[in-house]
Amino acid sequence: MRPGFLWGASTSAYQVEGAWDADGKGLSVQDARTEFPEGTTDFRVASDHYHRYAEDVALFAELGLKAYRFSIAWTRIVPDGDGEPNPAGIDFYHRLIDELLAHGIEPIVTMYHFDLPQALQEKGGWGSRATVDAFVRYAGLLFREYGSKVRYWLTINEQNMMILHGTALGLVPAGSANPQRELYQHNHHMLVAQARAMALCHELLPTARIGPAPNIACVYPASSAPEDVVAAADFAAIRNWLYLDVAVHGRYNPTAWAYLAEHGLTPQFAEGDQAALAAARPDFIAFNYYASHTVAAPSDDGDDIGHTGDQQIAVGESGVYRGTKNPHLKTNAFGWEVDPVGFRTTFREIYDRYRLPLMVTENGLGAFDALEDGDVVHDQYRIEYFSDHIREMQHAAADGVDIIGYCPWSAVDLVSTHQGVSKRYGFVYVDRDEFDLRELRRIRKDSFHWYQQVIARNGVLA
Ligand code: BGP
Repeated sequence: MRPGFLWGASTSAYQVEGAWDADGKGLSVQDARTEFPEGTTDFRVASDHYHRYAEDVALFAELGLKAYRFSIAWTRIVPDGDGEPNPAGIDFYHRLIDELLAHGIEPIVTMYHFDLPQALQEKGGWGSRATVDAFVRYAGLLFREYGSKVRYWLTINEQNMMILHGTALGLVPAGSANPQRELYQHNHHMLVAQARAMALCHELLPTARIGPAPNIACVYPASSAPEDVVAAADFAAIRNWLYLDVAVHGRYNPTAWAYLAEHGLTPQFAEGDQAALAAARPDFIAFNYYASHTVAAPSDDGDDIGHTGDQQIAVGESGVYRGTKNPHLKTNAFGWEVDPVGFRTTFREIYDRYRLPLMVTENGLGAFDALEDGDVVHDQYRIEYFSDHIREMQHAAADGVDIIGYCPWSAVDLVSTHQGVSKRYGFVYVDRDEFDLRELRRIRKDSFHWYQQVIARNGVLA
């Protein structure tokens, strides 16, 4: 890759830090959750990165990371989301950032990754305009506090997944008659909050770079039937382009807007929203990519929810599109379709539309890794996954796409959004299981040694 390419790795605060109530931290919607899928744990200890960050950063340095993408827990900085800042929480991220910089690792900061302060949620969450103001104040605090040390900022992680899978990812409108309509109003508020935060970043930190971080993936039609092609374009507009068109151009995608209007889901604009959206522009686009999606035209009987799924499986929406399996792709242990060539296509589609530099902020393989005698983890399947995706990223670069960084998920093992600790992603194994914390020892997986070589050779694959 080009000189200065940001070979990195990612985490998010609530999934890795633990210390859920330490040093004045407030509760987030993730901490307040009481129900978890059977057999899976909560996020209270996670990988205990809060207490072991120095050991973790030393491992990142040994891995050779040029960048580390992590999120700041809003509730450490402002425990109730909108009141007094918490000096101990602010200090934690100073220490983490300083540790990264001391090892020559560029910090890439996500401002909000699924962990809205519970106190704001209780006052209406993203349904309330007050949350928009609270986010912009929080953003200003981050820019003033860390702006001299942090160059790359990400606004909101996977806003599109929060809207499309709101119940799983901590954005649940309570007792609403029309939850989908409420979600799109929440979505609009987040888009305005993001735009105002980007504008503020440019005002306060003229040399910083800020961008959105949605999950973007190419959408294939199930066949060459023209109706399937339209359904795929509709799903791409609803899933992908709605978010990036607003972030980059300050306007809703027309196909997505038509879908919203037809289903009675259009959000209310308040005075100033239009101007706020139009005034902001990202410096780059970050995106997460795990799987592509394949959809067919909706069926005549309106039964288009073909199967259940999580954020990486297109489930369908009655009368709009039907999620289907792609017969050309293999799936991982969790049913996600593995599609490295789709990664190349996704790069090209985003770059063709927006002509902004691209950064990958997540890409990876969840698996049931086994710690074997002698402290080894043979995760050859992950090495293959990453090799295939990095190769296709290089093809995309050769196709002319401007790519500035690659931060796979995840730097160390952490708690999955859905499947607890057992579904692992890290280059570093964390020795705990769902309910037995053991010693949380860190163990380098085979993929650690492999990625170390890839970075050392600037992407040349063995
Ligand atoms: C993305 C999220 C991450 C991460 C990843 C893997 O949607 O941004 O937080 O968890 O997916 O998902 P999961 O943990 O459900 O396997």
